Amino acid sequence: MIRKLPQDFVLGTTTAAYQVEGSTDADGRAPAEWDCWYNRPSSTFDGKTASEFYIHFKEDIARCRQYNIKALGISIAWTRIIKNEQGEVNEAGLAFYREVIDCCLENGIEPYVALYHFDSPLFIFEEGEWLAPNTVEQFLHYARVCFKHFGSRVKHWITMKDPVSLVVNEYVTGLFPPAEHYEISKAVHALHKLLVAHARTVNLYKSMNLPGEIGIAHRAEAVYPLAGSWKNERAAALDDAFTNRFLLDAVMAGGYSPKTLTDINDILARDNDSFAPAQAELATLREAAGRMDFLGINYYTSHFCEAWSGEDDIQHNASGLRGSSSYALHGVGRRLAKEDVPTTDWDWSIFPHGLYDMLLRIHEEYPAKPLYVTENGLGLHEQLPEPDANGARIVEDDDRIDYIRQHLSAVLDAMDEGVDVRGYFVWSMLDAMSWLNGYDKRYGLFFVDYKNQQRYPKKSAYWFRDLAKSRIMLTVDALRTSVLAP
Ligand code: BGP
Repeated sequence: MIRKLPQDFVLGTTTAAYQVEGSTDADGRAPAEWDCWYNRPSSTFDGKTASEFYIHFKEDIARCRQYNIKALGISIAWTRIIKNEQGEVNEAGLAFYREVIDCCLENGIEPYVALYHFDSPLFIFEEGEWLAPNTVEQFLHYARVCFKHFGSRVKHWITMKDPVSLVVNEYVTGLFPPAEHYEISKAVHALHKLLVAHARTVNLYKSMNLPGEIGIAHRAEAVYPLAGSWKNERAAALDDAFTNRFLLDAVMAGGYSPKTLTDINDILARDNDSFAPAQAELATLREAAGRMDFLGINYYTSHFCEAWSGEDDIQHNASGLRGSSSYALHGVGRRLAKEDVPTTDWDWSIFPHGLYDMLLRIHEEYPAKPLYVTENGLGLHEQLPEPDANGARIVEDDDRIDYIRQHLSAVLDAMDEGVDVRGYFVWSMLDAMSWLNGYDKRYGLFFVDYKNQQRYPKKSAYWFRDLAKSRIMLTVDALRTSVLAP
């Protein structure tokens, strides 16, 4: 079916500081935990140069304008703004982001600015990061500096991106520093602190009377039981409690529901631990939930679960070799591939129906708020082709175009059901460093040749440019029924 996107529906692309900037030693930037992590002898890549956005941001932003990209997600690196635990401010870091933000505005591009996208300063990390008593205060200091300097020009703030993924990878999968395995209890406590930091940041922003909006971006992953038994349903409910409900309850409803608390405590029982938030923290969550302006959804994949009483077993597919991953947590559940659902080379299910379900569910279960899809995209192995007859080198990423089309169709379907979705951002504007997979998993609309940092528009960049102009899209009708969840 041919459909028209509303004229005021935001179509943008997005990035994250550590994944694109490089220049990790420039202009007084403080070290990040990731600098050390990627310096390990076993690491095969690092973020020292990344996509050199720090150097090339002016051309990159100008290119966005040429391709009708009117909104750009960026994140500010805490490490460039705050020098040390005393909270000293780095003027050169402020100057850099001032230039980036101004450059967006001069090009008619609305910046959507995240304060935190996984990249803690080393001095924060060494103290225990989100498990340490002072981190929330340190984050607020950093946020206040950003609001003060950029608050009159930035109209869309995101406190943090994907806090659930952060703590899961830090304490459960062991794939992010400090690389701890199966410590679900630490993940829950750290996530709660992140959510308190988010809430206090929202409250701080609102107290400063600035002329913009603020929200958070949650990596939403729909969780379905594999057919068959109430045990599988229970496994999916437990997985979902931590993957989605814990965060959504806190930021949207302003507190954890009794059901979420029961499920989380059932999970923690396996570690002989429990979770009970302090009353003062709940009051903070409540206040912020009422004041938060929008919720961002980062969507890539969904999960199909069965009950699991075997050993914990998580294996990561870092190389893009299909079928090499596993995810099983004793007493919680095991995620399995579902036969009729396609996957990426990195074993992520491609399931636009999950995005539709998440949008509907948030709309139905939580107080009304505008939603944005703040990230969605497809990682692929890609190579720069030889020049064609016209000398152009265009990566033919039809799979990415299909992926975006399918997910945007799901968004439009949700909007038809009354869900208030205001925009959609492709991850990513240009090829970027993938935290776990380095530079071989490409997501960009623009290809980066890492040998010389040249950029080349992919076929998807042209497609997106035309879509942003015409707003007309051939949607995928079979979407909601083709690969139905059980
Ligand atoms: C999101 C992160 C992004 C990005 C994306 C793709 O959750 O916010 O930073 O990396 O996932 O993930 P990956 O690079 O692991 O494929």
